[in-house]
Amino acid sequence: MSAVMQPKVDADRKAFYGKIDKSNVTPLWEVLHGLITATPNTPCKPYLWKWDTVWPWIQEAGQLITAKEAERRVLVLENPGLRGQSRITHSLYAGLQLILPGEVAPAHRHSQSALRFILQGSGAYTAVDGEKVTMNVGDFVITPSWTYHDHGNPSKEPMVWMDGLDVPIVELFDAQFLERPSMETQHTDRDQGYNLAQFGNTMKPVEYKHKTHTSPLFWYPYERTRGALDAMKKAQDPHACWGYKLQYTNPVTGDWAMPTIGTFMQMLPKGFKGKPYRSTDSTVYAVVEGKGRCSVNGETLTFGPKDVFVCPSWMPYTLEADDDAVIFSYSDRPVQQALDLWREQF
Ligand code: 1HN
Repeated sequence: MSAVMQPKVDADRKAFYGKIDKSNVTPLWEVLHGLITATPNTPCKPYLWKWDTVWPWIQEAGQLITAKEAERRVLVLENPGLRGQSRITHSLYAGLQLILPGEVAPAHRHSQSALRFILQGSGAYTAVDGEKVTMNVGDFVITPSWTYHDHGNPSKEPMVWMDGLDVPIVELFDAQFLERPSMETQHTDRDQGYNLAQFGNTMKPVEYKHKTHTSPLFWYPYERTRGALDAMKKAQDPHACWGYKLQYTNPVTGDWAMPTIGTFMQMLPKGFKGKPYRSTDSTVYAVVEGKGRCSVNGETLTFGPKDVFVCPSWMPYTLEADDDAVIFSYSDRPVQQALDLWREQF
């Protein structure tokens, strides 16, 4: 087409777009290259939240509002590339929840699945489906989709944990439901530790039949996870990228512990300098012990205990540790794998 014709063509196209736009119709060719990209084009950015920065704000929030008034007193960790959307990655939510001595967070249930990863304190509990779990630093606790849960802190110290939820995934499917029972806290009649006794000892009750995709075990105490990593470290060399890494599993099926969120704990041995790694599941890391660095996209995130950081989809990153570092992480890997989308490269 000659250059002289181009303005006429442009004007005709514009007029055409304007005409069809009124009926909610639009040309694919104007957006195709943005829709279908050669590699992931995530709005998620690498970022690190330092505990020393957020802890004073968590305490301040404790003076401004009660857990009861807030329903959940949480500071949301919003990815800088996703501000205003209550998400830490494109598909997952994260927040830091504070519960002060004597407080309760009232019962409710929702379609969203939640994980708690304990950062500070001990002695507060979460009640899941009629059973209490008293939580300690490094414990991983699951609140499965549509199970009643309330929290309380009968201890003398403030307790803080990270909440990880699949809120954006459930929102994508418009499948949200929420219910608040008339009772503020659940009646809990089973002994503490019953769930771990039933499902946390490589056995299960003979009559047990699983009905959902979530692990029937909902408490994974840190002591056991840490012990497993220690044993691995004694027995073998670390992986070149991720050191020693375990994934939490559903003990009955051997599958992921949660259907929408993959959860992991890894140890980077003292002096570890990892090789670059990338995968399509943007990953949220929470440090339990040790100090080190994550280098991603030209940025160095220097981490220590209780810090939280994010590595976005498909950006190569390396992990280094100055002393033995133990790091929890979670991502949407189970969903991507179920849909044949997940890729990794190293
Ligand atoms: C929720 O139910 C909790 O139960 C925490 O502690 C954070 C964020 C979004 C939606 C529901 C909780 C939440 C949440």
